[in-house]
Amino acid sequence: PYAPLTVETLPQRLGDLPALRDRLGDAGTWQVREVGDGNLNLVFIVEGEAGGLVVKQALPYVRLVGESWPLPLRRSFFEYHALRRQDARDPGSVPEVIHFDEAQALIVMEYLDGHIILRRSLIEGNRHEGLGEFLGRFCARTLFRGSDLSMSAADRKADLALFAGNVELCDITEALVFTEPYFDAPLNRHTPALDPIVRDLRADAALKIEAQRLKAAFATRAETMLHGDLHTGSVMVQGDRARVIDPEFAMYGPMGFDVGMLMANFLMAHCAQPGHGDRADHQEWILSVVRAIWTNFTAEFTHLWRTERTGMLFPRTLFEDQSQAWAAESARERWLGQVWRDALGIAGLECHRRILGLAHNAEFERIADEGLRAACEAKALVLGRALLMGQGDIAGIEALLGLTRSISER
Ligand code: SR1
Ligand code: MG
Repeated sequence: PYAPLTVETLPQRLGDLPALRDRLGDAGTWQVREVGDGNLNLVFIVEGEAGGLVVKQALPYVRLVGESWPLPLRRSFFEYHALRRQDARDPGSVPEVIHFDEAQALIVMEYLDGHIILRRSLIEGNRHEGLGEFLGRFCARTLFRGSDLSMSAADRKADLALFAGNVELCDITEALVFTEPYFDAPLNRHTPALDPIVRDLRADAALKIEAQRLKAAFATRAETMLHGDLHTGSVMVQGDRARVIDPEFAMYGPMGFDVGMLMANFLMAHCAQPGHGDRADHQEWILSVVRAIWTNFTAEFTHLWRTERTGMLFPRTLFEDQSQAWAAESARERWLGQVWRDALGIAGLECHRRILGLAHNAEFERIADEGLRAACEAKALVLGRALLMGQGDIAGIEALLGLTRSISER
């Protein structure tokens, strides 16, 4: 039966697995630390005489809240399958999986020695060469190759059915991202000085209609396998190296969901910088990453569209006639236009839920001066509203960056 691991029991419970012994050496030499600081799971770093590994185990409840909020262990199964697909679709972008135990809800993976969580690195004021390029390509490759543009109908329908089982995590997203920020839900919290602006947001019917329209798109527009929780806490970095982790929220949904959530977390990091010192240069660098994410996403998506489009949508034979070559390009532009608008809307929601909902971001939480924190958070809330209401009007990436600057410099 399932039992959560502890620092003490891990060597004895996993010590006989050949895959672990090969990588770590004899279990008697293993040093084990529990380092999980996320909202849901146990994470152990195990170091032996021959190397290190990470052991991630799901708990039967939400760690952030406690046993009063049960959560199925099978999220580990979806994370494992998502990691395999992401590695196939963008090789080397995620940690290598060494071992999976479904009954124990446990994944053993490569230890990314020296890497830290990107969110922490942004707070520390570090820069990472090539980060936006890596993340933009990751989004393009995983989102394109997990969609009907690339997969056969049969393969995609099978994956759609598989990930449709990730019900409870989808439900968390539907509640926490799309709904709860906009009313006084029991587990919500926010910095008290934000009360007036929170009241305004919650009284804004047009805003809530947009949020619910996007929720319907998320729940029904099954375009591709999403990472499902692609924020700066789901990326590990060391220098110019990066990996994406933690796809336990994987499900089928609109491409703009991952892209928008990712960009939003950089926009929030931008808004939070004044809370961590004199950071004007770093703020601009963070915006340059947002630009690189979008431009590399569209460039790689375009490349894949032109060279790899083998799925059931827009088959190349449909536009074989050179006089119709424009049609495929026109369809691609329309597709990317939809991703852009969805991404803006999702980015707006993400800015709101990380400040008003249950799950907050460290870049704001770590600003000890409450007045300064509220000022940074207020900018992100205003930006979030502008993104949600401006999905059809923000013409491109430079317009988004200009809008962000104009709000954050107020
Ligand atoms: C109850 S889980 C709260 C949040 O943590 C995860 O990282 C997801 O972002 C989720 O919305
Ligand atoms: Mg996570």
